[in-house]
Amino acid sequence: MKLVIANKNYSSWSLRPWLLMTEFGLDFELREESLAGDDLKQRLLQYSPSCKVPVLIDGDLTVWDSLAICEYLSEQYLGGEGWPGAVGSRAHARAICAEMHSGFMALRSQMPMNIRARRKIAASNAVLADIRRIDEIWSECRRTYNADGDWLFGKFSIADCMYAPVALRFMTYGASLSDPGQQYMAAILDNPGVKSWIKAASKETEIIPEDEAGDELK
Ligand SMILES: N[C@@H](CCC(=O)N[C@@H](CS)C(=O)NCC(=O)O)C(=O)O
Repeated sequence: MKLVIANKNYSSWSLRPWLLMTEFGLDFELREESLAGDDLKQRLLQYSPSCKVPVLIDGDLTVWDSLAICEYLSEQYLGGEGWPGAVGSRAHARAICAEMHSGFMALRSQMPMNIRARRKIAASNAVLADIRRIDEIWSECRRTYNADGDWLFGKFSIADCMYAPVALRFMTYGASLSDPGQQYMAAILDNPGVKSWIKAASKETEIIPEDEAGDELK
């Protein structure tokens, strides 16, 4: 099975399925495509009609879109273990994943993932509202599922993969979080898979100007 991703420093969508596959120890080949260059769409078209990464190629099957890939992996390889076991928790996890997948536009555009940078941005009200909402989601999950483990739903799940890139954005630009929010962010940053992704991202040298936001922290 092959996972096609983009630059680890910048590609927040790529991190999601990679982290699920890494955390659950799935065997896969990794192909990295640079986001730079006028031939990007052409290069990505060889993998997926969406011309976007991540893309999973499993035999004759091609699955694109980070959430669809995670869903497929959970069904096909994890016996459904990618999601919480209880139907109510699973519905809750799916709700926050859908909220992340279709929302937080201000955060996405004004705080692009840029792992190796440490920057300051003038956060707009829309960004501050996104940060508050994410803190609320994390805190509520931690309050509810704390007894079962350190992750959003106790045990590691797709929900953690969907929110891991946010923790990396907060690492770059800073964010004022509640205690449970900070503890959850620390758990993400301490995850061995996330640490190895950060290490690889920090070694990358390619610069994508549109993802370079804010002023360097002195
Ligand atoms: N909703 C998609 C979004 C994927 C996406 O936007 N990927 C970016 C890389 S991080 C991409 O492929 N950009 C190339 C382009 O837009 O030409 C997902 O969840 O996978």
